[in-house]
Amino acid sequence: MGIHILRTCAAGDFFPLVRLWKWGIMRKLRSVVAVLAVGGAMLAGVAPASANADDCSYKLCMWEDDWYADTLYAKSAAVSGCLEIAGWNGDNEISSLINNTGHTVRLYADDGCQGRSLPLGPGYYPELSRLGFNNEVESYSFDGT
Ligand SMILES: [Ca+2]
Ligand SMILES: [Ca+2]
Ligand SMILES: [Ca+2]
Repeated sequence: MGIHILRTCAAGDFFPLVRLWKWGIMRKLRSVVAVLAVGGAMLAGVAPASANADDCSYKLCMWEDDWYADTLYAKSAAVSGCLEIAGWNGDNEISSLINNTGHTVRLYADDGCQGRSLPLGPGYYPELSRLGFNNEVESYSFDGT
């Protein structure tokens, strides 16, 4: 009984302090979470995607991985003729591309603009696997050049 009363009194004095302390912690946590959220958003896509897109204005850009990640193996304006992706640097490795040229790009599964082809109009193609063309491109050309 004595202990019970003691505990009640102590708790009565203590809880507001605890609440204040918790509130302070929560406030700190919330600002940390906010900072993390902003940082995470920058890391998770906004900054890289837009940076890549900016770098790729008026060009065709092709990356090794999905979602414009890893090595940028090819970057070209819409020029005429058959364009080669280098044998040891990009052939059969392209997984995503951005076409900002205003022209349709024609991807070819073999060198010299030979073999299976896939025409892609201007736009964003984060996963060429969805189009059955992952790690396939070896050369490319632009329509209307
Ligand atoms: Ca790849
Ligand atoms: Ca190929
Ligand atoms: Ca090639």
